[in-house]
Amino acid sequence: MARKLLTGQVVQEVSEEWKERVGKDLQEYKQGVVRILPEGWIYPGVSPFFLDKLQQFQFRTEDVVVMGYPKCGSTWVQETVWTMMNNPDLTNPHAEEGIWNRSLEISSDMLMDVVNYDELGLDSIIKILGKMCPGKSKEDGFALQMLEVMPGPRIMKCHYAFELMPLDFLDKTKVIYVLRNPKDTVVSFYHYVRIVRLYDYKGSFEKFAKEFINDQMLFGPYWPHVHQAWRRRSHPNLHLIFYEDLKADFMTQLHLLDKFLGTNLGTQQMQNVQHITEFTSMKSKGTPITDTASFNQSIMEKEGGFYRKGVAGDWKNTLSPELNQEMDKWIKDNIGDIPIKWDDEKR
Ligand code: PPS
Repeated sequence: MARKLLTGQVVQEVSEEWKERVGKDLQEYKQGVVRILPEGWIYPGVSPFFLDKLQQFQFRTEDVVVMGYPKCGSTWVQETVWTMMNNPDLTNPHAEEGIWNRSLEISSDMLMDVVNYDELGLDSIIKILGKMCPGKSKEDGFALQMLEVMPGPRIMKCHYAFELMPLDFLDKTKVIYVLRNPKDTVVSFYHYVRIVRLYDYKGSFEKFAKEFINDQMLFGPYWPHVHQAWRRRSHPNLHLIFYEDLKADFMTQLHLLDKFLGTNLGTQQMQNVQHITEFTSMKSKGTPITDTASFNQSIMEKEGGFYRKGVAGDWKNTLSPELNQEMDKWIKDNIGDIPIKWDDEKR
C-alpha cells in the first residue's frame, strides 16, 4: 500500500515486473525495493524510514555536504574538501584513515538492509558506531547517528537528490554538487555494483545501461537528480563542479572551492591538497572502507577496484556504437538548459 514521506512524496512498492526484470540481478533487500514518486527514485524498501529521519536531522551552518549522482566523482571532492579543511599542512594524524570513516555518506544507511548483511563483514563500521554512539543499534542506521555526535565542521556525502533533503537544508549548509558525463557515470556505476557486495549486480553492462537510461536502475532516475541541483545553481550556498573540469584543470577548480569554502589556503597548502587528492595518491591508500569481505575481490583483481581508472571519456572503451547513439539521443532529449556537450573528455 502507498504511504507518504514527511516531505510529501509517495512511496510505492516496485512492480512484480520490475522485480523479475531488474531486481533479480541485484541484492535482495529485507524490505524489498520501493519507488518514490513523483520522480520515481528507486531505493531499498528501508529508505522511507531513513528519509523521514533525515527530515529531523540537524544540519549545522559550518557543515559541508558533497552531493551528486553515484559515481560522479564525489569521493574525490570529499577528500579534497576534507584535506582543505582539516589537513592543508599535512599534519592531521587522522588523514591515513579511510575517507568514508572521516566523512560519512548520509544515503549509505539504506543500503545496509540486505538479506545477507552478516556475510558482508562490515565490521569496521559496526566498531566505529559502537565507539561513537554507545548503546545505539545498527538497525537505526550508521551515518546519521554517527553524524549527530561528530564534532564540526562535518563534511558529508549524499547521493539523495535535493528534493528529498530537508526544506531549509541549502539555506543552512554549504553544498557542493558534482556532475559527470552520464556515459562515464554509467560505466563506473556498472563496475561499482559488481565489486560491492551490497549490490552484487549480476547482469550484463548492456542491460544495466539500458535500465539506467530508462530510469529503472537503483538510485535512478538520473536527470531529475541533476536538474534539481541545476535549478538551484544561483543559491549562494551551492557550488557546482564538473568532474571533467577537475580533470582538465584541478588548480583552477581548487581556487574556486577555496573561495566558496572560505578556507583561504596559501600556495604550498594548495599544492599539498592537489598532491593528496591525485588519483594515484588516493588509489594507493586502498578502498575507502577497509572491510575486504564487502568487496568482490576476484572482479577487483581483474577489472580494478573502487579507484578504477579515474579518467574522463573512458566510456569510449565500453559503449557499443548503438548504445552510444541511444545515450546521445537520451542526453539531447533530457539535458534541458544545462549548457554542456559531454561529447568528448571535456564538457
Ligand atoms: S560513489 O561510490 O558513488 O561515491 O563514487 P564517486 O566517488 O562519486 O565516483 C567514483 C569515480 O570517481 C573516480 N575517482 C577519481 N577520479 C580522479 N581522481 C581522483 N582522485 C578520483 N577519486 C575517485 C573513481 O575512480 C570512479 O570513477 P571510475 O571511472 O570508475 O574510475
